[in-house]
Amino acid sequence: TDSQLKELNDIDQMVCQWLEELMHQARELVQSHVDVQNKDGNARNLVTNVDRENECWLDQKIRTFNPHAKIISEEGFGDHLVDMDGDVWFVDPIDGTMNFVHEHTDFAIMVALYRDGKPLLGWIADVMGNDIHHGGPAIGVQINQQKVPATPDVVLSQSILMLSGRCLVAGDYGYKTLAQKALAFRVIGSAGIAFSYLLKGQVNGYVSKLMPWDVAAGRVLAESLGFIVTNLDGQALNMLSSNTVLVATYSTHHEIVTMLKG
Ligand code: 2AM
Ligand code: CA
Ligand code: CA
Ligand code: CA
Repeated sequence: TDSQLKELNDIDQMVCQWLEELMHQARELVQSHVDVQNKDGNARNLVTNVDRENECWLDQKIRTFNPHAKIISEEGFGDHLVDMDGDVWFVDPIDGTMNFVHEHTDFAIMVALYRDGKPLLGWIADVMGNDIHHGGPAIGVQINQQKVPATPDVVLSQSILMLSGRCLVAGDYGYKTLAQKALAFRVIGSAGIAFSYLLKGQVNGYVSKLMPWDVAAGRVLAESLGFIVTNLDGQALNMLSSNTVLVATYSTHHEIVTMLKG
């Protein structure tokens, strides 16, 4: 209905404004001193003060707007959820922290809203690109003010795939074959930026082991454009746990699921 569309458009605009503010701040901070720490004693798993400050700020904004909402966020300011009932927000305050710290580009800030388990709205802010990818199944997908068209269908041999470097190097089942059968593959180091390539039609598939906040926004936006998003078995994602995520055009998705079953 009109009032439901108005609600979604209003929330979309509100979160876009939050992200404009955080993108502006993050662009200043990326060139300054950032406090970097390791997580779980893992030298490759980084967190910074900017991750924590962004998450604290976003979670507070969400709680002020919607006191009954539940929040799933990476750095500990969110809630511990046992189900997807009601309004559930996902926050990844810096996606691609390694890129943020060392490359100073190709990192994102991501937010998503699900209602009773259904994807409603997603936001991926490509900070250095100054682009906000936003929208959902009811209101369509935009990059800033520009409407994004549905994805054309592409077969695996004509697909460029985004792959996870970690999964590829670990030799996880199927990844090497996937890389060989695709037209080409790329590794970018940020789930959010990988999804932004999909939304812009620059790549046709993405396979990676991801946490809920890595995939929540990208899933809303990619599904809205006709991409199929499941785990590698072709089953629905569990948004309360990690998943091995397969995002691809209809034909490429079908080929990959069939190939990995065989
Ligand atoms: P992050 O930067 O928010 O942690 C490449 O590392 C991509 O995978 C990034 O989007 C990163 O998100 C995500 N990722 C998920 N699990 C990870 C892990 N255990 N270590 C590093 N990156 C992880
Ligand atoms: Ca992290
Ligand atoms: Ca992430
Ligand atoms: Ca993160």
